[in-house]
Amino acid sequence: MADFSSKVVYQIYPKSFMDSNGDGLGDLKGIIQKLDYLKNLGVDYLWLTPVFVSPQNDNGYDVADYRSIDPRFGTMADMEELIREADQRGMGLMLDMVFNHTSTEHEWFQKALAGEEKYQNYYIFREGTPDKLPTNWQSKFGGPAWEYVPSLGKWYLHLFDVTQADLNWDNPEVRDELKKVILYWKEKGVKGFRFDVVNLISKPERFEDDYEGDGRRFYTDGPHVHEYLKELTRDTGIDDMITVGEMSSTTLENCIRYSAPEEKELSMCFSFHHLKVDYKDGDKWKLMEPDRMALKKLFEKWQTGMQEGHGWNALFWCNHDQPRTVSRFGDEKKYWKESAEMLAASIHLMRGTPYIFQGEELGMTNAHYTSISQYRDVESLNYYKILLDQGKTEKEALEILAARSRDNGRTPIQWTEGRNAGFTEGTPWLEVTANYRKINAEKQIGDSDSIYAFYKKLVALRKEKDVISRGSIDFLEKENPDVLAYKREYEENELIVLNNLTSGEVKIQADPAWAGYHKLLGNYEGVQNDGCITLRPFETVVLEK
Ligand code: TEU
Repeated sequence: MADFSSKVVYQIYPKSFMDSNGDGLGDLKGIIQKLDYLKNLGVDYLWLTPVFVSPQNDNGYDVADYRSIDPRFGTMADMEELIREADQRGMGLMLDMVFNHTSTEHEWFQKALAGEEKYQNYYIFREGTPDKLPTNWQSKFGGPAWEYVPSLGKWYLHLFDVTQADLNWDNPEVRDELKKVILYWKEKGVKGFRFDVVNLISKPERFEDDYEGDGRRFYTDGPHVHEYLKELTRDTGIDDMITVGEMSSTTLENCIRYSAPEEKELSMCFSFHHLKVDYKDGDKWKLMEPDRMALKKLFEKWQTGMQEGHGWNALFWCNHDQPRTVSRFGDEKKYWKESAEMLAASIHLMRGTPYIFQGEELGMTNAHYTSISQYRDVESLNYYKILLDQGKTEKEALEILAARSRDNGRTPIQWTEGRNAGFTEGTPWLEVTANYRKINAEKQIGDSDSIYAFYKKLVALRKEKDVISRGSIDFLEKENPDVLAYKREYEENELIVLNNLTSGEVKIQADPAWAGYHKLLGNYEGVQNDGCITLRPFETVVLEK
């Protein structure tokens, strides 16, 4: 397995990145127009969320044909051009493989519905009657995880939307079909893959009701998942390519196995525990201020645990399913720039491969929508209804969505202060966030003191310094909930990274040795060190030995 420790990945959500033809949806040609912007940032890989033919009920995560480009995004020729043009700029393309499920519009599912047994075995069908669900499992988007097909007298499993039917990985024909998809894109020059919810692919042998939860304990990190991943990697020869698995509700032990090089499964894992520290009672739809101590403990557990087990973390705050980090863990009003930069440094200097989600490098914020008509995401629309059914008022439900909706991360990229933030000449599919005149790329690119410039510095530093890419990590200030601090070491080199997670000043005891260190990076002038270091609001200070 290759080493991706000095690489940085940039995630593109094509629908919201750049629209080249005025239809209000971003497209592949739009991405090509912005490749120089990405090259200037210095990133190595571009991960594109799905652009395959799809009814778009879940914005492309409902794939109807893994080998064709959805015309909304462009053509295969556009994709080939994008691969070539990115390549010429030293950036590799990563595609999103949604292999846990297909759209119900996929040819396989359609044949299954038409009664072909071969294709029914591609999915998880259970005989039954409409009055009795096979199990009480819940879909991750709300409601039961099973749907009845009267014409067949069978139920099918969908862990996500009702139009996303789960594939049966226990069927070797399914595994072979999916391998062919990988080989097809590899042939086209794609340099890596992201595997959607890949730790959910192996379902249990027996299906039983869950009296403790929503069913996830039965199919998460399931019985054959490691075996299937090894087989996929081996048979497609992708062991030297960058591969990242999205791991839903996973464990450290499993992620070590998924990503330790000797296992030859994946190069790294996304895990989400650190992004649940503001879920009250573990429920995404119950609001709570982030628990900073819990956040610190999780980073410590995953960083040191993966280090000990030779696993490898994907480092991230943001993606297309998450609210914007500056709105969530920072202060987008009073300390917008300071907190965006501190949050960036706090994860980019950890052990792992950092991911930048489009717009994060500009400090883009949550959408602040105030009406349900502004939302597009299937999960948000489902939960809006569920919240109202639970007795919440419209105002309360909208407040929850404003904090938690996946659309917060999906608003169009703010390129300029012009119309529609320069994203489209037409009507954007999802409203642009109102602050685009203040927050946009045009303003930041030329400014050496911008959030964008700060991200650019972080990307460059990872390439210059082995201590960042390869160093060991050890946590400091472990009992202090306000400061996320760690030490990185590699041979004679050492970095001390101090992050104030709060909007107040925080004092910490300085190690006398640090007096001889110099400041490598920070988001304020100087360092306030008189034996104690006083960190200013959301300050990040990086000291180098
Ligand atoms: O996400 C998996 C996933 O578990 C989250 O989307 C989760 O459902 C959400 O945060 C719940 O609050 C992946 C993709 O990233 C997502 O966009 C897809 O909708 C999902 O899989 C299904 O393919």
